[in-house]
Amino acid sequence: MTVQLRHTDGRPPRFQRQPAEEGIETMRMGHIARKTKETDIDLELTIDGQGLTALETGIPFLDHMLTLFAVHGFFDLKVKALGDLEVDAHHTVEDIGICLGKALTDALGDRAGIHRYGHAVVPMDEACATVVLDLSNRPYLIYQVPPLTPGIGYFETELVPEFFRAFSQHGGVTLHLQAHYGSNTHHILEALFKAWGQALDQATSLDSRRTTVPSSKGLI
Ligand SMILES: [Mn+2]
Repeated sequence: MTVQLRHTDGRPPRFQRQPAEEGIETMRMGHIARKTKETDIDLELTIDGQGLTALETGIPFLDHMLTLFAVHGFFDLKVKALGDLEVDAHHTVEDIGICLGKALTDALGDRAGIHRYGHAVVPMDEACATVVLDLSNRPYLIYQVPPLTPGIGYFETELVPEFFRAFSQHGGVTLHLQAHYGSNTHHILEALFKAWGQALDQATSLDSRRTTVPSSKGLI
């Protein structure tokens, strides 16, 4: 992709990545290009990132949420999506979830050495959300969120569980999302996406004590 990663305030990255040297582990990264009759998506996820983003999903509110995810999880994320927004945002949002899940799966490889579990509780003014996840290779979604305002920007809030289901399915993630309370839909979703970023950062981070797959079965 030609787009350049930037901090949210437009600053360039703090450091430039060096090309991988022999004997040094490469940055964990997944790149997915997926084209259907409904969407054309190019997505790049770097797990060991700086929270840099280059997002062009065509849905400003989704760009906002993905920025929160990347910044608070220290992921670098590039997304360029051309979707059938003339229909609605459904295909684009769901397919970005698919690509993000696939990119995570790619980036994690055999999942050796990771913490595997992550959780975060994040407040945003009057709202509060918890995300608990397990990089188990067992997709499962629990989504417990109070009723939200149906539309926010050009984004239908009923797409939030669709997005996370697709991510969970293709990322092999047991994903439990809970919004405990909150009156403002924007705040509730901000808390949720930030908590998701933090929990995933924790789960994907490497545990120096662990050299193998984090499972008593020897495989996840
Ligand atoms: Mn906001």
